[in-house]
Amino acid sequence: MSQITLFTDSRVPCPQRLLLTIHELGLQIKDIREVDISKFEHKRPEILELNPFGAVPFIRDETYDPPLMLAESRAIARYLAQAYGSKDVSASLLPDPNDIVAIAKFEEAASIELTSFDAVANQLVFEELFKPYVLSDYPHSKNRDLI
Ligand SMILES: N[C@@H](CCC(=O)N[C@@H](CS)C(=O)NCC(=O)O)C(=O)O
Repeated sequence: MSQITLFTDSRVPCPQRLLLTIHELGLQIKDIREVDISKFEHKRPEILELNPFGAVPFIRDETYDPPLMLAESRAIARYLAQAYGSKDVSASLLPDPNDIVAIAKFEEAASIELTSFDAVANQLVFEELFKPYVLSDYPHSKNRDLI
């Protein structure tokens, strides 16, 4: 069992990116705190104090003193894979640190995901799904149960 608290809204894409990594790693999270962004809980002072970026996901890893506070789903995913993933490179989610070509291809894929896929998909999901289905006071709000 890790010493990690995960602050998340499990319905939305950035936290799901991280949940996928956690699932792949088979990592046990000590405490999962749901932060309902449709109710703007991520902007509450006690949450902003923990993560001034005012977004989810973020983690607190109490393995360290002081604990590591980390935001940004991709940074957290890479940290978890490095800290808690398999040390056997053939089973790792990350490229072999001694294989320059594998690292280059990994970085290429990561860059494409960030700049070509997510740049478009994130806006689309936000406008077409999140706003109408999750934000209850949005003018064109539809059926919240769909998400
Ligand atoms: N680049 C950040 C983006 C974090 C982010 O924008 N998360 C969204 C959910 S997908 C959020 O918390 N939105 C609420 C807001 O920005 O007010 C990451 O990958 O973690």
